[in-house]
Amino acid sequence: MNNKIKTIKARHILDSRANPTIEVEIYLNDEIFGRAAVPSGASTGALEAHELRDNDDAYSGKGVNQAIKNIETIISKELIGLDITDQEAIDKKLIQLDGTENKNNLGANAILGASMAAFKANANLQKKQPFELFPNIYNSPSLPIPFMNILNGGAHADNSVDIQEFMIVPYGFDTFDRSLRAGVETYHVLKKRLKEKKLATNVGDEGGFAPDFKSSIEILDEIMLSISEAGYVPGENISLALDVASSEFYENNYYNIEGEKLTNIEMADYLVNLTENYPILSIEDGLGEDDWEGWKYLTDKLGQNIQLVGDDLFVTQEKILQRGIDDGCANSILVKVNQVGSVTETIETMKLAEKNNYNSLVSHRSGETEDTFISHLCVGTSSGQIKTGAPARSERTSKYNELLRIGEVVGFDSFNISTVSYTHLTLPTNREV
Ligand code: 2PG
Ligand code: MG
Repeated sequence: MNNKIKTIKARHILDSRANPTIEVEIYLNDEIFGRAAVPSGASTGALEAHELRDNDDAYSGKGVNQAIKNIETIISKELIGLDITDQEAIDKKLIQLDGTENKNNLGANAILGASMAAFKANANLQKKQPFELFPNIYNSPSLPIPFMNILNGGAHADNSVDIQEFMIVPYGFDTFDRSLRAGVETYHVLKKRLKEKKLATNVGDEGGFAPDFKSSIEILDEIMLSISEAGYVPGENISLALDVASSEFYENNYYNIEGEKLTNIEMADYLVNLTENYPILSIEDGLGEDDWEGWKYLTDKLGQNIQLVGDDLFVTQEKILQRGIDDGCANSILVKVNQVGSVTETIETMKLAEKNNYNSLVSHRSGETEDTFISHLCVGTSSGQIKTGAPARSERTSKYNELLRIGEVVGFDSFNISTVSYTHLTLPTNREV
């Protein structure tokens, strides 16, 4: 069996927002190869690994020709001949070749594309599915609970809604398939209800509806009623989660939300109040990415009962996560492969999270492709949770559909979501609406 990388090919393809992104193929011979495409964010954290764009006349500056050139010249030259079964050595070489803290030279998009393509080529060589090659970090093999973003706001939609993501979390079911169905049925009821109210049913970047609403309370009420009308019980088998993405409206130490200017303490109390009134089990980026004081306050208040997820706060980077652990900020991390820029570093960050009793929520980006790497990542590492948008638009459903296929291979029963243990998910009592 020949384990050595023979050729590497890179091209640009389009992502779900009509922007170019990189697709990489790594070949071991004419038949065995791995192909991977790189996602891209809109509400990005300031400390994310560098996404290299051409900044010239083409594609409004968003071209990736330089990153492609980096793959086909610098990266190819050094990777060809390396042993595909040693992912750590491949990633180490990529990081060394770049030589900067944040992958500024070659671009995190170039490096990640090569890293994921290598991972998949190895899986193909081993005649395995990619999920089989990850270390089982959370030790409770499972298909994930889907966090489905059914109402989009913030940077992902041109509406009046400040909070970026209103998610439903169908967690009270025995299998992933059943969980997915509950989410889909609620999504359809929400659409019908919006239509009846003459509200827009066009969708945002992640496939959730994007009507104008005056307040988060109105939206949460609407979602609660949709869950009930779909035949489920809010707080009992479907709960709610938010990605506040508050860095987007944090300016000069104030949070500009729903026409108000809130201090960090007021912003945290606003969120505490929401959790007292709705069955919200997880809040992501409730405070801004550099508001560590606010994070600490919120974690002290809610951290025992609610999953508090650092996305822009941690940007999937070990060092920054370590600061959160040391300072007692958040109790969970959002995992986005392109925030850190290689498979090995992603795994290292998740290991650090697990060791410190932080949950890992594996996530897509708002700009996505049909690549399903994250479905394999969450099953393989048994993170138990995935956030990959609404159950609509192919770049979102491709992830859910891949999980259905994986479920067929591993058996829904043996990878039962009810086996996942959640340390931080004690639910508040349900509110009547
Ligand atoms: C987020 C993500 C994905 P973006 O903030 O969590 O939902 O959005 O990819 O735009 O950063
Ligand atoms: Mg986020």
